[in-house]
Amino acid sequence: MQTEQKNTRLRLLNTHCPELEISTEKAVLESHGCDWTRFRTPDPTAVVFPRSVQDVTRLVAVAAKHRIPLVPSGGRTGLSGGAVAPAGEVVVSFDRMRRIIDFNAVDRTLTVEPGVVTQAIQEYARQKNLYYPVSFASEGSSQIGGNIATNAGGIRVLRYGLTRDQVVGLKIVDGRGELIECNSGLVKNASGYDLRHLFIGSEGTLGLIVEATLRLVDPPEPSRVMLLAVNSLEGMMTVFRQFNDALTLTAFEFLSGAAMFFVRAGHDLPEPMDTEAPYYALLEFDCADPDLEDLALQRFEYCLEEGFVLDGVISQSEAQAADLWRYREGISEAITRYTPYKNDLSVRISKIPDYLHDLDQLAQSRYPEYEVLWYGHFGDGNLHMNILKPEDMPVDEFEKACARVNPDVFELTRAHHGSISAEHGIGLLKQNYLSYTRSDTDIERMRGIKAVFDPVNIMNPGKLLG
Ligand code: 2HG
Ligand code: ZN
Repeated sequence: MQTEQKNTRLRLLNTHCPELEISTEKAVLESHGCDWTRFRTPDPTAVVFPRSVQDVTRLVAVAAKHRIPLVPSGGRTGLSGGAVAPAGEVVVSFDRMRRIIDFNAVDRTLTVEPGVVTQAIQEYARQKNLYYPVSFASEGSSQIGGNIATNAGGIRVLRYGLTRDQVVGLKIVDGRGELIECNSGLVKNASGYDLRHLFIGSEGTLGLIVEATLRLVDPPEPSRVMLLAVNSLEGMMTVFRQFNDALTLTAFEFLSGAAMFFVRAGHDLPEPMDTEAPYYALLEFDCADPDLEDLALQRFEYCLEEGFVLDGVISQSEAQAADLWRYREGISEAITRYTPYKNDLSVRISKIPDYLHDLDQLAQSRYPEYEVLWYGHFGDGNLHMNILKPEDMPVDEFEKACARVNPDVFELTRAHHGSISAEHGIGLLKQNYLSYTRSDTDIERMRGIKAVFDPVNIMNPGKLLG
């Protein structure tokens, strides 16, 4: 973007928001102008750091009046470019809004500012002998505002649901600079459209989240983790049924043999067991009494005898459970060095084997020269497809080559009644494909909703709806 236009934006901010912390330092622009996506170059005008709701409302009013595009920025761990500022936008960082505002022991709710890190919420809940159940690999740096804006999922969705299911109150500053209060922490509220759910998963395109009230739940039971070597995807489905029918699962994840190879290489992890397999299941279940462990072992024996499972290990301590989780949670980080091209897909759980078979065949025929890894949240129908970039290939060329196959991947997803994004969002990278699994009328309705809350299109423009 032209320096002159950036200077005008900066001048306006300095004049009308004199108290706002504004940075134009190169390192800050680079770090805060992008997320974990590796396929876009950041070019923001400035990064601003509001400290209060009042700072945000003033900023948005100025931005709306002068048509200054804003990009909300949390922990920047997103993988679809939702927090990238490629075109002179002003990045709104919530790094200075990290207060825990209120804990209510009767209501079992926690009210927080948007910049509170997910892990800090989990830890706070634990101190109160309660539990915030949304969990994923990047929870140590992701912020709750971003989690809500993207409706973050993670590893315990099959038991506790998504971020959406934990939010009982929201305060938003919409694109007109107005403060909107949604639901006020109520459990029941049958008084019309629940606007809260429009903002959850809206990827910052309707407004900025300035406060959230989260429900906390009972602390989890003691649990066990099993890592199983599985013979096939059909075998994986049988294993899932066997364990899900008998036990209370808190997670059921999977990874392909290739994903196992790369996570072990990336983190220098030992072989988890003697047998190698095309797939591995990582499952976690409530295990408060020894009978439940016996039950799990019976199901394991059955799957072993029938040939679905080839080998397996079970944790006997929390430390062992954490070690087993590394084989699944460490994958994304381990493959970052290969600039992976990612697709985050979902289908109904019962359709995973058929869908993945078709997808795998497609990948083998259309990406024969690339390493394709599969892993994800089998228990909620979410697959992560990662294509690794050959070392000597330029990033642009690789992105284009991968994207050429997207129409076929998404056509297949549509045929299986799935979604082109399960939990990573549409952001900047997937917007051209939205129509594969959302109808044209849906997209039109979404544009209509955006126009209500953000009539001059300053809220994360160019994301989600393009
Ligand atoms: C995970 O489940 C994250 O590990 C990242 O959602 C997925 O790397 C990915 O594609
Ligand atoms: Zn995931």
